[in-house]
Amino acid sequence: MKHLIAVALLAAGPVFAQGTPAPEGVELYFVTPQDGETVSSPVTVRFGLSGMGVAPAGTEKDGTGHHHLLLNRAPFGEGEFGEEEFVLAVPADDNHIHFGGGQTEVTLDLPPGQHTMQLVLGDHGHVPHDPPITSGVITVTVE
Ligand SMILES: [Cu+2]
Repeated sequence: MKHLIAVALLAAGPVFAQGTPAPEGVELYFVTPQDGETVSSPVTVRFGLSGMGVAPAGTEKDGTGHHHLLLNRAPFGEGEFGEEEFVLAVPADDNHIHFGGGQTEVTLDLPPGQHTMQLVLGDHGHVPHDPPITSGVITVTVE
């Protein structure tokens, strides 16, 4: 079903929803942990954002958004649908965690091993901005 919706959206061309415009020079990054770091669980992940503000989901205000953590999945834009995969909204599941309350950190219980993380900012409707605001992908090892 997901497939069909995405195909229909792509076929519709300019009709499909566009993310809220984002200003230039925005930076989204991990304050902790750092890429390549070895940590122990639970892991406190802190989100850094400059050039835009954080607002809860549902709040339609220019220059704001809320955080999403992509956990252990393909980098944003490199999945099956490229940058079109979140045109309806970032999904909510174990690999896509929303911080719709405007949270800027989370403490995660993670099993031992390597984990990848990436942040994607979403607008009031959980859709990435235009252009998308994303962090780099970090890999951490949980011992
Ligand atoms: Cu969201």
